Amino acid sequence: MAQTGVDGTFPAVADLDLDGKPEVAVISNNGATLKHHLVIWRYNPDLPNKVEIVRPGININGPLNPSLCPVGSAGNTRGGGPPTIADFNGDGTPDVAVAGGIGYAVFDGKKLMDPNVPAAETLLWIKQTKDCSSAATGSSVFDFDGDGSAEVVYSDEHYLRIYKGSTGDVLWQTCNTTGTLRDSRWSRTSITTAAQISWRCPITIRASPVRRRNRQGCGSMATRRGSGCGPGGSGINTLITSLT
Ligand SMILES: [Ca+2]
Ligand SMILES: [Ca+2]
Ligand SMILES: [Ca+2]
Repeated sequence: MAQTGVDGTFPAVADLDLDGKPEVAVISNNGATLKHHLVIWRYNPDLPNKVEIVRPGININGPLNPSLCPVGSAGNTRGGGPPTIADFNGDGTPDVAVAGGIGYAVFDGKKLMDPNVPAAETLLWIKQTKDCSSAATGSSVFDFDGDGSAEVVYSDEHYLRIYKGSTGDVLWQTCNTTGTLRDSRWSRTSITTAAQISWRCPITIRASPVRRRNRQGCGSMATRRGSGCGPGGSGINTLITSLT
């Protein structure tokens, strides 16, 4: 139906400009030319290969330097997991988020679709994270406080964090050592379903007693399942309390 001819690894679909026609946001991780980049394209039957390339490749690391990860590691040489799409800044249009090896980045969907906005200025915010091992993790989103702006739930090698969607401010975090491996992507359903039902313990995340350097990363080793929430626990209940 369409052929982009552009590198790509993980796709997501959304109507970024609200014109009733979908755009495709693609993360290219270790492509032939695009090693850690976001591509936006859409179907256009009037163009060659029926494709309009809206953004041919935006560096998802933004101003962060890949040297934050060791030479030769995944985080140093490539990066980008499955993109997550939600309205992070609450302006009514979808935005695109992605975790790489050295940072978690959110791009403003409205700016992505505006050809007058330079690539580097489409970044809504980016926060330094640590995932040198895989550089290809997913994340989850949910509007925990119901203000129309989605919060981000993301776990790197050291911490499980919740970021404020509009600014990237860390609303809550807990030590959660993992080998990442795209592991937070699977938890999306459990977050939303549980939160809608009870507002209690909506986050389920895997942890693993991995590398020594990870244990040093946040002070203690987590070998549990769960995020410390539930009756009598802290976790997400603390977040909800602080937001309301
Ligand atoms: Ca559209
Ligand atoms: Ca938005
Ligand atoms: Ca919110």
